Amino acid sequence: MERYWNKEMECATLSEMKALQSFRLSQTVRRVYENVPVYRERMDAAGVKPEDIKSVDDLYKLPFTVKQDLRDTYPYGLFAVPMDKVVRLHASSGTTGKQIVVGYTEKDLDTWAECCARALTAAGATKNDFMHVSYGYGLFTGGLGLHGGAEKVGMTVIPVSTGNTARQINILRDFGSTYICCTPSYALFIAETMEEMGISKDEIKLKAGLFGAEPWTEEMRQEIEEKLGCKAMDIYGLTEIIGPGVAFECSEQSGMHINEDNFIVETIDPDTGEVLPEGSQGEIVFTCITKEAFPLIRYRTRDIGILTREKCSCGRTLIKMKKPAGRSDDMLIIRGVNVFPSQIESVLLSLGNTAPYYKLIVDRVNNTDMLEIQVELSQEMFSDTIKSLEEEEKRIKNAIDSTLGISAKITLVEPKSIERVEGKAVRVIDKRKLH
Ligand code: DLL
Repeated sequence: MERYWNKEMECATLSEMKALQSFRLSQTVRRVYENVPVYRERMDAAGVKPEDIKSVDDLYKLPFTVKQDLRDTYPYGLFAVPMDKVVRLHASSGTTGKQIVVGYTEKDLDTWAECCARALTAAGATKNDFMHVSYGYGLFTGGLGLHGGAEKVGMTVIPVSTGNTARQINILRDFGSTYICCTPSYALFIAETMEEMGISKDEIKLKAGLFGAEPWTEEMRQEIEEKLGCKAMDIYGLTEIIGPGVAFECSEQSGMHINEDNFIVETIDPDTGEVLPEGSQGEIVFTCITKEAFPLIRYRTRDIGILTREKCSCGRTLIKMKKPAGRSDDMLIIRGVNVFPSQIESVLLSLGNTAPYYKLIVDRVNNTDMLEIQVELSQEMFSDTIKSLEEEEKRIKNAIDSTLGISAKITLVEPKSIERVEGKAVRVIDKRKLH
């Protein structure tokens, strides 16, 4: 039987949700207009007054916010409350550029914990469960975010953070953890280390894991579920909006419900900024309507996704987002063909003979883009003859070519030669940017 943390919000009718969003939006817009000079200037320049924003249908009138705005106002320029109301800061460095800082009031921390509590409850967790938190604690939002949610549910929280994988596994087994959260790549690394330690999945009691903070494929989900013997649930979020818990998966495991009583979502054409109809792939844009300290308005995430209001068997009416394939800035353009690293992952894992570890190396040679896919052999394949390895390379090459329409050089590498990570995996080396 499906359980909810907050049935009233998670199962509200569309008209109830719209009314609530409209009310909260108009209040938030008034508040940022009064308290944040950047928003006031932008709205004045666009000729929009707070009283013009009466409902969600007026959202399009508001200017977008982008990551550069957070950098330009670093550190506290977009905060909408005085600092004595701010009880926590988090930050994200990202891979490029200056770090950004976000703040939370006490109420914001409670909103965040509620969002994560909904995700945990949707994954079946109750106060009788043990939660092993392997996301990093600190300025990264993963650790403390899910920690707060798990405490709200009343779970027994084990705040392990990252590092020392062998010790993590002993804790998992000895403390009887029934839930875990970490990046999907770290989940695989835990599974691999368990194998090396001779600990089988039957010796641990995991029922489910909440994996997110990076894109991952259905094939990766199957690997994790099989190797750790637990359900692998997706959870999405970003520092700028609140952290983990912006969206979460339910038992249907087919897309993530967005906590839209807190975050209004839109998809836009990333080139023109035009709002797209439901069901079209586009850039995901969020507006925070309950946050006090750091309410971003129409924030462009650069994540590419698809929204749907199709009925979900779990009973939740919250809008769903299809698993994001990646960020628009992670998308590779190889000889004019657009590919997300996750599409390559999907092809590699569906073929079977390789381990779920790969690296993509892109370069430009004689003005032509070249893609090399380094992929780890599974232990069994490694002992095979050169001939069968050559055949395997050819098989992968053909599959990538026919599925994605790009020609790539395939390099099979030894088991365990691609670095393992505790946080987000770095899978692409784009040498074109270095020339
Ligand atoms: O990664 C927050 C988080 C922590 C989410 C733990 C889930 C679990 P940032 O470091 O700011 O915050 O990175 C946010 O990561 O814009 C997406 O591109 C990507 N991302 C996060 N979750 C998912 C997911 C955290 N489930 C950026 N699937 C986002 C795909 C994801 N991409």
